[in-house]
Amino acid sequence: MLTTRVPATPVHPSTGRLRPLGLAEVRITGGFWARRQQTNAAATLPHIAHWLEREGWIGNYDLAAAGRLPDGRRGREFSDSETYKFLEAVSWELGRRPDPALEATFRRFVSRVEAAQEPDGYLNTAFGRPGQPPRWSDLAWGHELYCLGHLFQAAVARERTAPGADDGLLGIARRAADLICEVFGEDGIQSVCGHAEVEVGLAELSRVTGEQRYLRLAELFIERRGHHVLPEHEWGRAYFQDDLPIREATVQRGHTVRANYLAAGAVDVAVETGDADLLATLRRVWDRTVARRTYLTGGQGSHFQDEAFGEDWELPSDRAYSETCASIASIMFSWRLLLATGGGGYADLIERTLFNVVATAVSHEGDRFFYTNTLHRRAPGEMPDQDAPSPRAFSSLRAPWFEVSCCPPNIARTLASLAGLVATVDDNGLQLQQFAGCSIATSLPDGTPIALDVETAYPENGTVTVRLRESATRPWTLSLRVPSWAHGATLTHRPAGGEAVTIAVVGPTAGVTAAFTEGDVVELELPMAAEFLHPDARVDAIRGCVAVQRGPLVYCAQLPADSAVDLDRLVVSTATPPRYVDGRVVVRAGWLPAADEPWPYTGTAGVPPATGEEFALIPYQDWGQAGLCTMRVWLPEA
Ligand code: FUB
Ligand code: ZN
Repeated sequence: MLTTRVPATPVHPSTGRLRPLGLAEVRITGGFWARRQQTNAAATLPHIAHWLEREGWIGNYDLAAAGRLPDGRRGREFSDSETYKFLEAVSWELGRRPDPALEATFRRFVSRVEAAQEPDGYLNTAFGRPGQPPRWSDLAWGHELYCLGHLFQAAVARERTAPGADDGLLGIARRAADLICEVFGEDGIQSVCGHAEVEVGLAELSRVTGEQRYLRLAELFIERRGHHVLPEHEWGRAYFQDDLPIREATVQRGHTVRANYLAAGAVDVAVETGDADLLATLRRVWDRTVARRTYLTGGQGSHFQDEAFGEDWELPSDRAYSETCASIASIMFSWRLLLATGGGGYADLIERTLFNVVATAVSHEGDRFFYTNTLHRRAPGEMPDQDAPSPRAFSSLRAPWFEVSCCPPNIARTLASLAGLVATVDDNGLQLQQFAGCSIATSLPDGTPIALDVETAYPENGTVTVRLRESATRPWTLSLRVPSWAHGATLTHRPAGGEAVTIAVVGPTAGVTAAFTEGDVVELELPMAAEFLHPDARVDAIRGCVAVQRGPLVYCAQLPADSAVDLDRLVVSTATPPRYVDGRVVVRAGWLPAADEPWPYTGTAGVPPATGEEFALIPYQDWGQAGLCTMRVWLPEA
């Protein structure tokens, strides 16, 4: 077990198998994620600030400070949380690189929030004033604690990237946390927030401040839920994960964002309290959820009405809700399990989700977003209003903002803090968990310094080159994750001035143990042939279909809205393997007849053989970039 110094990273457990590296230790320098981070900074953050302002969601704090609420309050009851996620994103961004203008924006936003805080620490623009519902009067739907959870995470991000800064955000968070410790502590209100999130915020705030009361409250919230402490609801208590105690859970259920934030907070509590049973339960829950309730993209949630997980194997492509926030929350859950346990497929799911949901949900330009991430878009829908918030799942095009806009700032905070997911260390060495062009400088727990650069064109190709920049005082192990999709990976060690040794890799990691010297190179070669994937027969909705994946990228078929042919007529042959050509994957295709059978259940239509015709698939993350379209990931097999 490790004891750690504080890295500037969203999660910093006091104990665990692996220590995460912070933004000062890992700098993403080039390639896919560097481009995404630049766009996040240059386009997404200003875009979010603009919409928070124009929708009045930050203005709500000004109204509160001026005593003018509730009249004129705008946005949903949880709109405060978007300001906090934005502040978190900006904190991580400022931790990546100083920017005086962004710093000034950050401080202005914080002052406006601070002005709205009540003397006793209460902070929420939707509750508690004359004419508003009383504080804590609607725990099931009010989101007061949910909003505070995001406030706490923002304050943690700021404190970790700018320790002791005088902007006041940490003080705001502490006053609010102290208040809820009184109100919801052992002798307080015996209930929980309908939307989990405060638990992760409290756990991390406890880690930053050393305040054990915050961790204890997180624990109380985790333990209370599941005992029917929230009112009955037409979608069932599972919606709030209040159907059964977390220790009895076998799989994720109910609202996907809530379920994953809760699970992430529960890992934090399990780790900090040394609760091995709870941790083991959460691992089992993760395993079954990934095996039975997760889309190929890593997305989760197949119900629109309640934004929820379906039953086991209920994964319809065209009803994939797969909310962007759910995937980010799932990354939070996976990352915590990885740090706690050291392995188990968590980093693989993070990679899948990052490349196929997070990277898909934001446009290449950084100013348009998907809220839901369907795997099959049958109708192109309409061009989203460019000057007003959009509904959630109505178009094949990304929208600038939503009436419920939880996803855009969630993407922003994830991309700004992405370096925190790249690498970990333990007593033996350093583990590369995600592949990105980056520069790493850190030390092992015994002080052994490590400095290296990673070069890669991932995910275009699977070569990952690590150049050691520091000679070691003792042997240590450099481990690289080998994704489960990579068959036949090899690892080569080229000692500076020595003879190269190449080994075939077996298992989920590849490692070299050596007293590395400056100039040593370690190269991982991940074969990236495009492959057909067949679903488990129990995923009824896609039985008889195949999908294509190359490296970490899922591919899809897309046709423009004005296409003369209907995408639902496309069938593919798996007799010929898919070919990768200049960023696209070509498959052999055929087409179902254009004319309808009078009744589709007679089984007489048959599936035509695929012709020699070739059809080019594009990376799923790029769909909907080029205009209104139809799209599908799972393709009927000829
Ligand atoms: O309730 C707050 C957020 O709004 C949820 O996490 C999303 O699913 C959306 O409903
Ligand atoms: Zn969302």
